[in-house]
Amino acid sequence: MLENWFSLKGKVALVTGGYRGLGLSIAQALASAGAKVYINGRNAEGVKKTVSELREKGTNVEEAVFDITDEKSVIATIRKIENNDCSIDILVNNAGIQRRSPLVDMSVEDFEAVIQTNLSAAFIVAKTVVPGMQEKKAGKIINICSLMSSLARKTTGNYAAAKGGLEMLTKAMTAEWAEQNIQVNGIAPGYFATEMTKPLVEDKSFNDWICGRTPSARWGKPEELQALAVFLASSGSSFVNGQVVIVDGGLSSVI
Ligand code: GCO
Repeated sequence: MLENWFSLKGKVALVTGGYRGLGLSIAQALASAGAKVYINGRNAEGVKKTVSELREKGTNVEEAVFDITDEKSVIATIRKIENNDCSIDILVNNAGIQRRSPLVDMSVEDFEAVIQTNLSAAFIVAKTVVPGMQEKKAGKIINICSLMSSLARKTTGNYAAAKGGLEMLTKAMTAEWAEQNIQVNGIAPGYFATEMTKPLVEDKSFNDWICGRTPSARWGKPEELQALAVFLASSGSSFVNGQVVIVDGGLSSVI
């Protein structure tokens, strides 16, 4: 009984930015629960390398190289997956970039690039994938929000604005798609040690601050998001909708 709730056997998933970092960890989790996972990235070489490494371990993955901010490229790739395979059952909007700078020094280009990749792209990909879910009257969308969907810090104004918007977009998607048995939820990671946060981990004063400020007194590990991702992608969460689950070692709960 229990394993049935969390089984993703026969499901097809798409993880944007799934070839590294938290996206790769989530992609591996969905595959280990039985899904066939399309690994997206704009970087063809990076996607190819990750897919071949995963396949060597027997993981059921495919490449999905496209620019999530380019609607034409999104539509072309998703339609190709639907024609060659089947419509997407599980969408993880994970891809995200950081361009840290004090707002007053931040270029409009850097502001808009983060909004485009971290927020607008989630809309573009979901809008393209959802008709297939509506046809099947079933679907799962997991938006990778952030602790910064609700808390800000200096130099990440573009990122916080995008992730705050993604939290509300999660609720807006729920409002429109829940009645068609499509569950839309978010995962809001706190501070996890990944490529994107490497400069922060290596900055002794920042690292000391995080370990002091976080009740768990450490950075999160990408694998610590895996069980929640499988839960939100599975029938075990069939009545969970519009929720954003913060995974931050307690940071946002304790001052
Ligand atoms: C930063 C970090 C954060 C983390 C994470 C926190 O510059 O403070 O990059 O944004 O990546 O998103 O929730």
